Amino acid sequence: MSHYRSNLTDLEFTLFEVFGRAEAYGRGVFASTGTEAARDLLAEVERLAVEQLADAAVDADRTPPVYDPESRSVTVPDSFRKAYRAWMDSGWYLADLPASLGGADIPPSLHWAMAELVLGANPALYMYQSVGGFAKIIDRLGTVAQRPWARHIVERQWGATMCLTEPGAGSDVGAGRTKAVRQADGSWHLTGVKRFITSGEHDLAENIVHFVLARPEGHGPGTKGLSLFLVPKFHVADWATGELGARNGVFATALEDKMGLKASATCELAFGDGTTPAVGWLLGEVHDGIRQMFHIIEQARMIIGTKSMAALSTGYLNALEYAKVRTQGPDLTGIADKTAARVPILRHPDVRRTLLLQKGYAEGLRALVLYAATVQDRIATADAAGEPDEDAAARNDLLLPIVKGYASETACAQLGHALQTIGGSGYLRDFPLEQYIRDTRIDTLYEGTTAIQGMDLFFRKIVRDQGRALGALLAEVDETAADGAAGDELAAERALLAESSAHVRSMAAGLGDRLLASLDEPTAIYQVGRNTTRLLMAAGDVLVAWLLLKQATVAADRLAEARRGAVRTPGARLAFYRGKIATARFFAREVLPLVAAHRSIAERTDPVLMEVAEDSW
Ligand code: ST9
Repeated sequence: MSHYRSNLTDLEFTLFEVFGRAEAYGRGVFASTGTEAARDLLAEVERLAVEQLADAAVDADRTPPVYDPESRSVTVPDSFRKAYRAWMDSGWYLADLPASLGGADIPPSLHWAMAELVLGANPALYMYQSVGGFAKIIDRLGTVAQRPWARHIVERQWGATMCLTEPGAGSDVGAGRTKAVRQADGSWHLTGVKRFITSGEHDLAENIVHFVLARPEGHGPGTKGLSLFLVPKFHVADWATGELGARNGVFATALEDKMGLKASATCELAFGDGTTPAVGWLLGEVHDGIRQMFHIIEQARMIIGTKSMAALSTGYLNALEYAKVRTQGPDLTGIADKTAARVPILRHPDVRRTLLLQKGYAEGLRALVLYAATVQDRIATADAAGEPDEDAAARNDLLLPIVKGYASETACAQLGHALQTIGGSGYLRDFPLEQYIRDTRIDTLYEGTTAIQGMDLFFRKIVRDQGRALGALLAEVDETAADGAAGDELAAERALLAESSAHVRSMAAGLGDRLLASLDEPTAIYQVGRNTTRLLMAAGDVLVAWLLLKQATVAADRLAEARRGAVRTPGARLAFYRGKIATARFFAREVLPLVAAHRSIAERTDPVLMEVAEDSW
């Protein structure tokens, strides 16, 4: 049996019963994907993920890809290659592409639901296969002459990478020094070194297209001086067929020896080795690199949030399985009786506490990812009608740093609880938790650290937007909080939600005041900078509690229908609904009071932190 425990029941409940996707699918821009087709797709992808993708993730952790310095190539293990082939042959990697690129144009919400299943089973495989998104970018932003790149990426399954980071430019992408010089034929020669390049070199595809940020000669400093170039591993001899020509001058110079996610080939790449130039082509023939790259970054941040959530979900389900069968100690009520029967550890209150937290975060994060995805459904629908939905776009922008930053931080913390549930055995390789923890730890780091997400949330998504998107979202949270009818069994939780939503609003306003104060007293901005991650985490807790409460409200309605005899509901389904209510109640009572503490800490922030002299540390 593979390590991967999927949760299709919760995925479908969230998509269809909570977010009403049955009303969206099969209509308008999503006409080609009906609800039944969507359910079939998820079932099929789940089967593939469990049966054909998951084992290779473990195998490639034990026997990772190998770098050969002679040929400067990377070879992935056979088991991984087999899994990758199975996935690519299934054709699902194309599902979200437009028909013009051979795709099925499935709704974003279905795409992210499907992504969870692959990311949970084999996260590195998902990274390698993300080529369709890159093709979409060329299709959208490239010149007509560049469109064949997109076609070949899709049809010939070429790999693709995003190249931002350099040895001296990590979070600060604008410090990048890779240089681009224009050639007489319209191409560019790039020189420089890029680091930490995911899927930078491998033998899963005949060609790899690198999307590279470089600074054209004479261009200004910072991110705005960067342009985006397409740099293929192999030149293309015949654009009509995609037949490959000579090797281009981009070479892997190292394969990073990482803590986890070892199956993913993270490479250092050298552009131009002194003999072979690294020839690139300016995307869209416009110098707008950082804005273009952010289309990719936004997608990748959503991938990382989904990856973290998927890892936590399978981690929790593995821990739960163990807790049901592992017998240790008596029930606490019989603690004085040394002859009392030993019980499964699921009977112990503290084990239950951490397991229900894991369940709350895993299912709440799934709801958060899928909620952001339904906002993307709105964007796609509006775009197709030629009437862009600016409110939906602003909400998606607001949610992305929370999906990426909050999901990765909480998943890492909760996976620690999952390992703890399994006890000393969890520390062994016999259980997948130790690998989940290693594979997930990177999620708080790459694609913009949590600190970067916190700053993005506050400075760009709240201040720059003058708090509109945040205000509108919290107004919806408040509606749910005020929603309970008389005798509502979730009344106490709704009250907690309303209080916490007000705390987040206040925190954001308080940080805004300090930002204003920094116009007169520049160091006041430090008080903001040390609290943006706090705001991110507090907002995440409120959104998760909100979505869990929405789920619980649906579950309570279903249970009431069953009680009235309006529908016949199987026992397992009734138990599922009861679990939803218990989770929402527990999460609200256990986690939401901490939001008040976040607010209080933020309000009491003083300058001491920044005043500690270096020799006093
Ligand atoms: C990495 C790889 O870590 C990890 C692997 C991931 C998995 C790979 C899988 C591949 C999947 C790909 C799929 C592709 C699909 C695509 C298809 C979709 C159709 N939002 O604030 P300023 C822009 S890679 C949007 O002054 P600084 C904006 O244009 C390494 N745009 O920033 C802005 O101009 P303006 C990851 C944004 O101070 C301009 O940038 N590395 C946003 O110059 C300048 O903004 C990182 O993630 C945004 N949120 O630079 C870097 N923010 O203001 C982390 C900025 O006029 N560092 N722009 O609009 C940062 O993010 C920094 O904050 C910084 C700061 C670099 C942006």
